[in-house]
Amino acid sequence: MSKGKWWQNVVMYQIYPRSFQDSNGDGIGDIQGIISRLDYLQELGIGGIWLSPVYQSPNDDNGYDISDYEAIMPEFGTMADMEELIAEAKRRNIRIVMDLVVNHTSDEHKWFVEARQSRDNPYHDYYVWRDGQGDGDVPNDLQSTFGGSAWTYEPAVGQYYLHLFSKKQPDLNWQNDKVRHAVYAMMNFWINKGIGGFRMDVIDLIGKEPDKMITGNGPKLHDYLQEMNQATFGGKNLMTVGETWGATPAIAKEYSDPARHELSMVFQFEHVGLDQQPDGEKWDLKPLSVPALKRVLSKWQTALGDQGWNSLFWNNHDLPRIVSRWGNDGQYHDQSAKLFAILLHMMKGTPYIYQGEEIGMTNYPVTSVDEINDIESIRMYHARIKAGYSKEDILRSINAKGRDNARTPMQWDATANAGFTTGAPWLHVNPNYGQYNVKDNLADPHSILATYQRLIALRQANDLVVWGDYALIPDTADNVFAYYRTYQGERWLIAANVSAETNEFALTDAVTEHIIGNYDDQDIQTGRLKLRPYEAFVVKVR
Ligand code: TEU
Ligand code: CA
Repeated sequence: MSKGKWWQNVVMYQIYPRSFQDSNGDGIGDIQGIISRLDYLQELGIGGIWLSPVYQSPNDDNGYDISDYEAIMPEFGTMADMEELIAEAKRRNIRIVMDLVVNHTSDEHKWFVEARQSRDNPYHDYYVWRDGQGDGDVPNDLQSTFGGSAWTYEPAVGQYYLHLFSKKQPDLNWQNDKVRHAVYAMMNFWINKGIGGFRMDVIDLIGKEPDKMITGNGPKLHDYLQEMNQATFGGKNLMTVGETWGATPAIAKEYSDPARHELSMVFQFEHVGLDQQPDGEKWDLKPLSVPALKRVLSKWQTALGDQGWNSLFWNNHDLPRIVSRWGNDGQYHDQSAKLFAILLHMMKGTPYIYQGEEIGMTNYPVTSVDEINDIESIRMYHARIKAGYSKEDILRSINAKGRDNARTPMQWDATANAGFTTGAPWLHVNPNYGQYNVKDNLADPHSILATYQRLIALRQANDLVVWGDYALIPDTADNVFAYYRTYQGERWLIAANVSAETNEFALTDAVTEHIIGNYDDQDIQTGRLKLRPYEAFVVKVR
């Protein structure tokens, strides 16, 4: 690690605890399960774990509805388990980045239990309350991300409270300094336990001005983040990554320009929206255009330059599996999984691997609404049935985009339930675990996992991968995504055929070394190349 911050030099790994590893046979992943897999993660080479929420929660939204920020969900373990995880990870040079969900709490959080008692309760102003308009009508048209109005009436106070997600996730009132300082105290509680930083859930919503219908990117957002930085993680060598669906490159620079003392980086979602209809929701499907993907990712690579920092990801617990989404989970499964790994991990920024991505885990198609666990999909299903959509149509959308796709249990080996649990798993295990699992990947030097391992090692050993300039190679075939990374006189060329068809690529530079590829017999030379389905490679050139 020659220069920069630790989080600029590592690859991060996201764990969705419920689905990672069960240690006691209750069918639910837990903290001891994670500890038992730390050696595996060390072998993979990651430098940090983003841990999805492990706090006490009634699980209306699988832990993103927190009822006590300073207690661990009993299903997941105890605070002692959590401390052990932090310490055991540290011994392996892995830092634990906690999920910070402070746009909202659970309605079962003690603050909200108090707040909903009466208007003069000391906690009342911790949340966002408004009068209805006239008789029995909501304050305004703000909608919940999970469908329906964002306002719910509370008879005890005679007012509506705001919830941009489910009605069991009331929004905190960030305009109240008591709220802000209570959040900062809680963050310091965790910082004092030795964590590596925070991933901040929908952080771009905290500056909302509901009366003006402003939710994302409100006027005070950056003031709050600067205040938070000062009051908590600033100057402590921690990493912070904001989840910001509404960020443009200019906004991302505001968050991540070190001179502004806000966050390390943000998750930017522009590429994630490329396969949906322009005016629709994510459920309104459209095929991916590879030229659009090239344009968007290249824009982010160059726009953040030296004044900010990119996160790099295809997957998380809210998104479908990349190999099923934009790759090919049939004939070219392994090639396409490796292609997406190579394409992303050779870019500039901090890469994130979502559990199971490193073995090419796929979407899991459901045939009925009864098989769905996720609140978002279930609510959309019923809303669209009401709106007159056909069942088939809705299930097609859910199978393409639903969040459960990413949440099926981790596939460790070919034994019952993929080695995830000895009991009954909380969510169906993908039946392809005999074919795609960690054990087989570890035993095969040509596996997808081996590709991830090698990509991480390349980043560790080469400053070019971390710091090199990025330049798209223009005028290639539509489905060929090719770029250069250049650093201190050295240049690497990355090329990827994002397609099940053969495509030509004109390699004009002199090749001096083959670095990595996804076909075993690659012999890359200067000239007109025929790239095979999903073929990708990295070469050093002159
Ligand atoms: O996600 C933010 C969010 O807006 C998602 O609901 C997103 O729109 C959707 O999943 C993709 O279609 C964060 C968390 O990552 C998510 O799991 C939570 O449900 C949500 O916040 C509320 O905390
Ligand atoms: Ca368990």
